[in-house]
Amino acid sequence: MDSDSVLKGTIKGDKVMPVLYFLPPSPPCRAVMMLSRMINVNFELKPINVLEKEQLKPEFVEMNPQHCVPTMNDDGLILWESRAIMTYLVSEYSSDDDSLYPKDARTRALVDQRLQFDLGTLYARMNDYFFPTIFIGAPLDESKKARLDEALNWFDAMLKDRTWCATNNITVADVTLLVTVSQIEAFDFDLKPYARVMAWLNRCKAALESYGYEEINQSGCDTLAGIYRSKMGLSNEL
Ligand SMILES: N[C@@H](CCC(=O)N[C@@H](CS)C(=O)NCC(=O)O)C(=O)O
Repeated sequence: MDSDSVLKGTIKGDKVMPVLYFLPPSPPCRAVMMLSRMINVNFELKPINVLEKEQLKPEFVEMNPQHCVPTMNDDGLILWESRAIMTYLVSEYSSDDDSLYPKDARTRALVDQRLQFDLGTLYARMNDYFFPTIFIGAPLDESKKARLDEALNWFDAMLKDRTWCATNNITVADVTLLVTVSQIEAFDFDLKPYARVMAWLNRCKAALESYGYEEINQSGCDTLAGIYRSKMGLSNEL
């Protein structure tokens, strides 16, 4: 990564292609990558190896003081937080179709609520339960499992009488929540008590099959689950 390309995207013809700094197995990066396939946005991809602490290089920290991936640079607009990147991409690039991030205020409010439920609750609790094991080999904490179960129960209730999590069609909220729930599933967490969540999960997987679900998301789920299993001393046979 050179400092010049941190500050500017690469010019392709008369267009500046948005740059995405990413790490393939990172869940928030996977959500952005799948969404970009859905709306045909091509990124100039710049891998940042967080495990090697590349995100702490001064030029990256200068661009994003929070030094996290995904980070996007769209012609000088520097954005991080995957859900903010996703809603921006739909608003900026998704031509006349507003179904992925509806323009109607009341409908959009529900999508925003689900996005924030994922950021602040479901993804946060999944992260809190599993990631200390992945990163430092810490033992699992039953109280954190209970908090994750509680959040899954809430999500199951939100899905009552719904095909998709917020509106009558798939939205950015389904994409980000899909990444979270599929990762929870890959960690062998018991989702059977959450019948609506399981049905919704299968619907989302099918809907995203042609947008790189296996290549982008499932492979990342499996990579993190493999690290988790080896830290737990479990077999890595899938
Ligand atoms: N809420 C953020 C989370 C971003 C995040 O935590 N990214 C991790 C990788 S999954 C990261 O960059 N960690 C390295 C660091 O924070 O220094 C999002 O959705 O984009």
